[in-house]
This record gives sequence, C-alpha cells and structure tokens, in this order.
Amino acid sequence: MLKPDAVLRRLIGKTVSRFEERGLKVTAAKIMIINKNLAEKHYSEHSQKPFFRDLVDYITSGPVLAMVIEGEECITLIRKMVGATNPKDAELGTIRGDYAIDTGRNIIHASDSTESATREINLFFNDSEIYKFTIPDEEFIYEEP
Ligand code: IDP
Ligand code: MG
Repeated sequence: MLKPDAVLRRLIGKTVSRFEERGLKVTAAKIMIINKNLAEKHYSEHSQKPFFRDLVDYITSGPVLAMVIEGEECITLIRKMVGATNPKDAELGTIRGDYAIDTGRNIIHASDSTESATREINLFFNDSEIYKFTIPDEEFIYEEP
C-alpha cells in the first residue's frame, strides 16, 4: 500500500514501476481513503504501541493506493524492495531508502507474511476486484513458468 504521503508526493508511478520492472504483477489497485475503523483493523497488531494513534492518523490523512502484487516469493522480495521501517536505516536502492526520511512518513506498507497478506487483502478488496492474468514474458522471468 502506498501511504498518503506517497500519493500526495506523486510517487505512484516511480514506486509501482519498480515492482513491475522486477517482474512482479499488479493484480489489483485502487486509490481510497481509509476510515479510522479500517485503519485500526489493518494495524491491529500495533494497537498497544505508543505510535498507534499517530499511525492511524497518518494512514487516514489522505488517499492511499491499495494494491495486490503477485509473484514468486513476492512477500520477501517486496519487503526487501521496500527497505527498513526507519528510512534512515533503509539501504539506498530501496523505496524507503530513496524516497523517505522519517519512520512516521515512510511512504509504503508491505505485508510481512502470507497470513497478513491474506488478512490485509481481504480488508481492502473483494475477490472480483483482483485480476488473474498471465504475462507473455513470464518465461523470461521465471526458469520454470
Ligand atoms: P513496517 O511498515 O516496516 O512493517 P511496522 O513495525 O509493522 O513496520 O510498523 C508499521 C508502521 O508503523 C511503520 O511503517 C511506520 O509507519 C509506523 N511506525 C513503526 N514504528 C514507529 C515508531 O517508532 N514511530 C512512529 N511510527 C512508527
Ligand atoms: Mg508491518
């Protein structure tokens, strides 16, 4: 998910391009304003953290781009491409390392496990909004498509 700062800084193209160029597939995407209730569900694992209210305020402060991105080992790949939670620790070449400075404005969210991806996708998308498609160059991206 691109957080409101990414959308308002017009970083949609640059960030989504990275996933596409890597060979991953965007199979669902929508710009939406998340309400507090949905934000609290999405970040429920952090509900006891001191930054929880700020986090909910941040993610609800403007439009986000919610996405489903598919590809082999995509959770690990995407987390690496996103970089460390604190952008000051994120490697150059990662999205946070290239475009962000503060932890509370780190521009992008990525699911951290298959279970959280399933849970989060269900919070933001109906099945009918997710498109399964094959791309002709999969044979060049994967050894065994
Ligand atoms: P992640 O986004 O890299 O998975 P999490 O630990 O799951 O990091 O934290 C969720 C989000 O909460 C972070 O992306 C960041 O926006 C915010 N956050 C995490 N730790 C802090 C903090 O110490 N201060 C302020 N915001 C934080
Ligand atoms: Mg997380």
